[in-house]
Amino acid sequence: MSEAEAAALRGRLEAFEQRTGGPLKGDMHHKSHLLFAWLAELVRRRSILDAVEDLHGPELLCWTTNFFIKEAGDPAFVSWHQDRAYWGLSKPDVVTAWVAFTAETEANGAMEYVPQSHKLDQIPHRDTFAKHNLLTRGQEVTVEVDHSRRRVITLRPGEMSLHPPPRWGRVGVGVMRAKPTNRFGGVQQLGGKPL
Ligand SMILES: O=C(O)CCC(=O)C(=O)O
Repeated sequence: MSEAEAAALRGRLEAFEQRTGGPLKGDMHHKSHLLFAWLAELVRRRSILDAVEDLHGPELLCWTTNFFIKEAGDPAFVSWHQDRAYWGLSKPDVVTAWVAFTAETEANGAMEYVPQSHKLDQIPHRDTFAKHNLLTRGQEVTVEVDHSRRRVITLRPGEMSLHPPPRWGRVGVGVMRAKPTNRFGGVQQLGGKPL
């Protein structure tokens, strides 16, 4: 989408935050398309659907949406993780469309990943409950990550990146889509090879 459209969406979010007295709180970051009609429209946007359809075909469900917001000067971070380790879905045929509402740069904490890590087995995770971790339980992998291999996903406002669930990880929203045959099957943590 255009930068102007992204700015308009960010404006909707900020207007809500102003009305309610500050930054979006707690659970409102999750499954937010059920709270905001404008986000429910974004989830159905043709350009997002077409890109996801190329990967998973036309039968799609929206599994969740999550706001990942790092305010200026905020110590917020996202630990290295694989989404599928704790989403508890029966199959890993899920893709996240990460839509940037602001510019994503290395300086403002853009998302990072390790190339080819989506081909790895599931890696053990632990819950840290770290205070500033944007993940609900501060989930992180229990293996050492080789930082020399990391890549940063920089985006202009309105651009999106697509990533499968075994991906690693400033105002942006992740729209997670699954095939309707996918079922919630309880949280699983399986062993895996270290990177
Ligand atoms: O925005 C980030 O830094 C992390 C996003 C993320 O963890 C995800 O899309 O699953």
